Amino acid sequence: MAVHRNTTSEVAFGMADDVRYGLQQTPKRLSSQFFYDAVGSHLFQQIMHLPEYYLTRSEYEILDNHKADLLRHFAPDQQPFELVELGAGDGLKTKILLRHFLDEQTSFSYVPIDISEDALIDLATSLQKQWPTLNIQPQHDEYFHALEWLSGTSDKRKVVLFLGSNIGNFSPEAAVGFYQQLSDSLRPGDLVLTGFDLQKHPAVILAAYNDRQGVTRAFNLNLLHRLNEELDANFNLAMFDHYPTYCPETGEARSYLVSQKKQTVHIGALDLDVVFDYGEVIHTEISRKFTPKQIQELADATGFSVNATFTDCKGYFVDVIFEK
Ligand code: AVJ
Repeated sequence: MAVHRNTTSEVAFGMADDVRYGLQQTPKRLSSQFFYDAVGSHLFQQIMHLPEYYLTRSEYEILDNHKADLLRHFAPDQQPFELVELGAGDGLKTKILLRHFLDEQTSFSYVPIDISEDALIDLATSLQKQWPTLNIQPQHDEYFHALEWLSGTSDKRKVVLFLGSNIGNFSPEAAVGFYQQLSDSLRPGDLVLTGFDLQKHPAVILAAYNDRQGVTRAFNLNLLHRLNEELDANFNLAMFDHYPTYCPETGEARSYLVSQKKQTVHIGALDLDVVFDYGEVIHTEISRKFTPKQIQELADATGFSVNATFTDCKGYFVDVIFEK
């Protein structure tokens, strides 16, 4: 089974331009999509097992408890469908669904789409080994390009999985734009299952992005390591701090890297010097937390209806089915 690569534009091609632009903004910023090189993908897999990172466990519980309900929604008529997953990662949670669907002799193909080619190849290889009969069509691509591709494929019913609170990385405007685009590329009856992290006690949320073992710190700093490796930069990682925040008014968890001194970093591939003041930040990530009302409004604004909502026993997280 071959990994399909986006041919119209190289996925990481935009990194140099993006970094040049972001580091010349005020405040400086780097896009969270660049976290996921091989090292970053591996660190994220460790994050998902951290005691403080409740998101993965909550969603795992939801999918495990409701896999039968989900299948009834996905294939009410037992017709074959295409299960498209955006940002598949290591697929541990998705395996709960795949196993159940295969046990129930469901006819479907699985199309995982990810910007990390390493993660995608690992996933596809492990799935094919575990279930030789599973029809897998991996796509190495960015979400937005993948959506264009999506609208041009087969006429089977589509079920799009967007799990793990990946939606949290979008600004409110970008989320609406994304679901609008998703809505435009789907047909009536197609479904989207999204994992949303809910607003809750701020301390619980902040701890999820500031774990005691320092894995999230390493994940954030790896961005600079990646610029050193791939763009010939000379960031001294010991001179930057990991600094996460959570604002309960906006529901935004944000991650920053903070310069521990006045320093100049050279980025060879960009022929660029970047000056940091003492205490100056680089904004690296938004992880937005939702209210049920905001989820309903997102559906309303983009031509979807909310079909079903499933939550975990703590009420920390929801998986919501939108129908086009
Ligand atoms: C993969 C985007 C859902 O925002 O919680 C984890 C990434 N960043 N710890 C998140 C992440 C820091 C994660 N998402």
